[in-house]
Parts: sequence; C-alpha cells; structure tokens
Amino acid sequence: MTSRREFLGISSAGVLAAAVSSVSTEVNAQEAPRKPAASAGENYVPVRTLNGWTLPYTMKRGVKEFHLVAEEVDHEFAPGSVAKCWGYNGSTPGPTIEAVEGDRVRILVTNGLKEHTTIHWHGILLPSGMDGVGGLSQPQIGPGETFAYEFTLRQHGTHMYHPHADEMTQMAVGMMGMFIIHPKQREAIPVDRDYCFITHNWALHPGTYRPDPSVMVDFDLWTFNSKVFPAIDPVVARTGERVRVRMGNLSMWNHPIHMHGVQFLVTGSDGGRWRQSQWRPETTEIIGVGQTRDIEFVAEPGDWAFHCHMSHHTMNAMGHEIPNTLGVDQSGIEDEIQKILPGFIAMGEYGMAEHQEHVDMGHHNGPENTLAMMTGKGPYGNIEMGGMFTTVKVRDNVRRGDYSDPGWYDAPEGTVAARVSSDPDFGSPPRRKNA
Ligand SMILES: [Cu+2]
Repeated sequence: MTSRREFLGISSAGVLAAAVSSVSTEVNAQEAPRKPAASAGENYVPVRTLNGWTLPYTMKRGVKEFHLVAEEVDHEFAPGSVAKCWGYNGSTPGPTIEAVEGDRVRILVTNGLKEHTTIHWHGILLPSGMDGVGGLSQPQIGPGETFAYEFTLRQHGTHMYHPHADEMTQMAVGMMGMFIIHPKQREAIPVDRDYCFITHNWALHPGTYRPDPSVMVDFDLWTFNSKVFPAIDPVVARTGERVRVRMGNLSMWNHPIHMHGVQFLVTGSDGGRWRQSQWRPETTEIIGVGQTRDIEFVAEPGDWAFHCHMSHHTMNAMGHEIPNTLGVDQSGIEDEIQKILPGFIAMGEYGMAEHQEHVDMGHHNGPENTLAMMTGKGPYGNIEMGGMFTTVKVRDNVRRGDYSDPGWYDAPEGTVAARVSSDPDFGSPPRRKNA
C-alpha cells in the first residue's frame, strides 16, 4: 500500500519539479529531484511517514528548493470511506519536508484552491515575514498564485506546517504536514528507525463525502496521517533496534498516545531532542493540540497495540446522541421498529462488541461511505477498534531498512493467555459484598 502511494507521490512531484525546472536557467542534470537520504554530511536515518511520503527537493545554488501545491484531494480514510479533502501535492497530510539544521530552504507554495491560503511553519524560527500568517506577516496567496518562502534552518526537531488563512476550514479538511529538521551533527545516541505521524479529527458525517468544518467536539473519524485503523501502517522494527516515533497534533483534541510492551522515553518535541537529563520513561504521553512529541524505545518482539487512549478516539463513525441500550431488554422492539425502519437491529443490551459481528456477517449495513464503528481482524479474532489505533510489529528477523508488514506474531508456546475453564462458577474468587 505504502510503496504504491510513495511511488505515485514521488512521480507526480517529480513531474511537477521538472515543469518548474524547464523555466529555470539554473537547472542542470545534477539537480534532478531526489529523495532525501542519509549521505555525506547528512548523518541521519530518513524519516518514515506512516502511510505518507517525503517531498523530494531540488538543489539550486546551495538552496534546497521544495514545491508544495495546496489542492483538493480525493482521500480514502480506509476502504469503504472516501472524501473530498484538501491537502498538498495530492495527499493529506501533505508530504513530509525533511532537512538538516543549517540548510537554506526555499519552499514554493502554489495555491490550487479557489480561495486564498498561506503556510505557517509551525515551531520554526525564521524572519517574521516568512511566518505565513495571512494579513499579519504577508499578503494572502490568491488562487493560482505561487509564493516563495525562504529561510535558514537554525534549529532541529519535529515541526509541522499548516495554513494560517481560513484556518478553521482549511485545517478541518486536511491541510497539514510535518517538517522534520535533523541536527547537523550525528546524534550521540542514534536511532535505527525514525517514524512520524500527525493526528487529526474529521467530521465526516455518516452518508456524506465532505468533512464538515463547523464541528468542534463530536467528530466521526480520528486519524494518524489521515488514516483510520485498520488502514494505518504498522510501526515495524527488528528486535533490539532503537526506534523513534515523532508525533504532532493539529486536531481539536489532546491525544494521550499509549504504547504497549515498552516504557518509552519522551525525548523531544519542536524544541529539538531534549538534553538526556530531561528524558523520562512513560507508557502514555499526551500530545496536546499544537504540540509535537518524540518518543524512543528499544524494540521488544511481539505485536503491540499503539493507540490514543481516549476510547472514543479508537472508534469510527458513531452516533453521539443515541439512547443508552445497555441493560435494556429490547425483545419485541425489533419487529415494531422494523415496520418503520427496515433493517433495524436491536443491539447493545449486553455491550457493543456484537456490533462488529453484525457488520462482518452482513446483517448490518450503515449509511453509504461510512465505516463500521469498530472493526479489524487479528490472529485471534475481532480487534474491535477503529480510528487512532495501529500496531508495533517487532520481529527478530526484520532486515535493516525493511518496513514491510511482517504479518502476525508467532508467539512462543506457553506465552499466550488461554482458557482454563468454561464453567461460570469456576474457582472461588474473593468478592466484596455490596455495601
Ligand atoms: Cu485521542
């Protein structure tokens, strides 16, 4: 999935850069767009954007030139749900910009929207006039216009970019991306893998095809890089590798991101990689709205859940104003309601897990273009998740630089929780009497 997207993305950006080059006298064969990669003077592992891609640049007289195009994109959150979103260069989030502290960068921004826009380089130190706040620090970029931003990177860290024009609408429909700046010197404690994603929320109401920018609280979809589980790429690593995951938040909620299997260290943010004395072990780290956080861990073998801990943020589209059916005897109701609402299924008396079973068995079809509230199959059955949920998949035999999904973990015998009785009165567990 990822490789095809990357290929298409890079191809289209390549065509774009070639078109730009044809009007420039500065271009020669050595300035063909290239994918950023660790090379002489660039002592870093290229960042891996989950489900996303990295924007190629062209070197022009010592300046790294990037070209972003703000435009409408047809985006798939997961198979079964597509929408008209806005993004950059054919995707939401836009491609990751990756550079090195000390680099001079020029970022051309072409506005392919029908209203004006700008880009704010969130967390990056630069001249006031390059800060991208429409009306305050620059004129708006009108439809069809191209503006150039140019500045020298004076810092390193995990940053983001987003419009600062009609911000509520443009961000609500997907305009954002990450801007990773590696330190000039090789890191004293290097990482083997460096992942990044940005969190977002979407009001894609059931049965509709365009996110609603007016919603503040009751969102329908919760995403890592504009994808929901089970369409979010896994974080893949080999046992013992040091892995960094950089996370940004341009949504309307804070996200306590929880990783199973390890105590990770929180090691950085848009303030750069913190001094080691500031690193702290956690298993959940809140990524506040507008913040970025880097976590690092040494990979432990297994399949580990990695998700937001707000339990509604690991669900897909759901009604927020339905009556509570928990504990309600609904016998007889189904026939009555089906007379006015064909296909109605009474459920929820004993909990909501049956929802996924009904959907998977084809009993229950929601509105068109609408994902099931909970979904996903694992080796042991339904995972009953959606939204901001993915896995960390660590194996002993993953090759360096191989990011492909290794499939499900084959747990050593005797290390998986298993049934010891089917008798409801099994054993004599201590119980507290009702007061
Ligand atoms: Cu969350």
